Amino acid sequence: MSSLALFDPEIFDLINKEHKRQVEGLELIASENVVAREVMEAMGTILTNKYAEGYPGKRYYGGCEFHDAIENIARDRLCKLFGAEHANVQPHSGSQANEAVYLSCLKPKDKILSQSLNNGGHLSHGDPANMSGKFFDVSFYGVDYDTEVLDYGTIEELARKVKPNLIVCGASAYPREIDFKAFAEIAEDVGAKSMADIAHISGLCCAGLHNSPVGVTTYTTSTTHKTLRGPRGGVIMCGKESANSIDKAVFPGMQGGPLMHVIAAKAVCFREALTDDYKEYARQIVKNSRTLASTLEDNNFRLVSGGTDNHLCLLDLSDKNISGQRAETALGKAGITVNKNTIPREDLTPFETSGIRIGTPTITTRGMKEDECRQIGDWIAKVLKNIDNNNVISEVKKEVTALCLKYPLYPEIRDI
Ligand code: DSN
Repeated sequence: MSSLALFDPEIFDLINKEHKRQVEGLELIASENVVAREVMEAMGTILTNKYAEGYPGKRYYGGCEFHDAIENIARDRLCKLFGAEHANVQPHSGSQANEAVYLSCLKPKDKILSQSLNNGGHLSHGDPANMSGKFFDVSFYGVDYDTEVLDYGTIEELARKVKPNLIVCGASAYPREIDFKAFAEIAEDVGAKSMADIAHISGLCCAGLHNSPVGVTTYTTSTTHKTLRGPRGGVIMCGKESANSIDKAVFPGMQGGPLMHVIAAKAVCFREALTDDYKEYARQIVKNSRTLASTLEDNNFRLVSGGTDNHLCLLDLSDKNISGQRAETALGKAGITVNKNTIPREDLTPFETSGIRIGTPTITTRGMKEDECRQIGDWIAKVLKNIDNNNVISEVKKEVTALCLKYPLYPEIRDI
């Protein structure tokens, strides 16, 4: 970093401050992770200098022979990881991967049926504020309000009524296992295509800890930076019959030049995800999530759906008279980063919310296990029960920092 420090001290200083924040704090944002040093290394290379519009063997620029090899490796590794027939590794993000699927199989005003944002879905699944909600005719399913889990019978009834062209499943804030086969069957029954967005759980799917939609739904999309622990970006997987239309939708349909430094980093991430160590990591994410969730329950907090099967839990704070926004701020002061989140039957705005989402991918990467998760659950409870007591919050922050310093982000890089 020395030349950056000399050339642009302002940016260098801010990167260092963020480094210190990450090192000293507990990152419990369910969609974040800490990438391997090798993944970062691939991203910071001369691959960023090159245009490579097109696909391996069919580019619109000369000099792409090494880019072709890199992209082929990334595609092959992703196919191997998930048992996919075809992979596109060019989407710059999960939202762009989703939009490329829509472009490949829908016309403007076609019908989408998807999980609503308030019930754990994602903006790019047809929310009115998103392009997908403006260009398509979107209907939403939610969770059953008694059980707070998906009820496939009700979703099937809705699908028969709506007759969608595409059923979207997969969520951003749903703590339970999703039955992708049930979605694929409902879609087939009503003559729709199906898309599973596994951005949050892709690391769990490839490690065999969650059923995988690859080869079950028509399309599978994912980000690469959440449980999968790669660079920020997106991917699409599908059967051979959809390969051509998906590739055309990504380029030239949605995007121009692929980010080849990121595609190289994706390839490194897929190599890592194919290892037994990674599978063990994924197992620990779920163990940690369950431990954190049960510790919060032991502290008399209510969990949406009563628990978790995956990397996250949703805490309902409505009976505590604390908004998600207030909880996020107080925990932030204690060095514990979470995000406010809507819960089923939400009464408050998405900016305020009645809940918080808590995830374990990052702390698991740092090496924390069940004991640390019990401690973290107790700290969260202590802060929320003493939300106006700055002395208590400061005490917790000191303990949080001490724990974090025992689990460095990158032991070989000078922290702070
Ligand atoms: N914003 C991501 C999340 O936090 O779930 C999804 O794109």
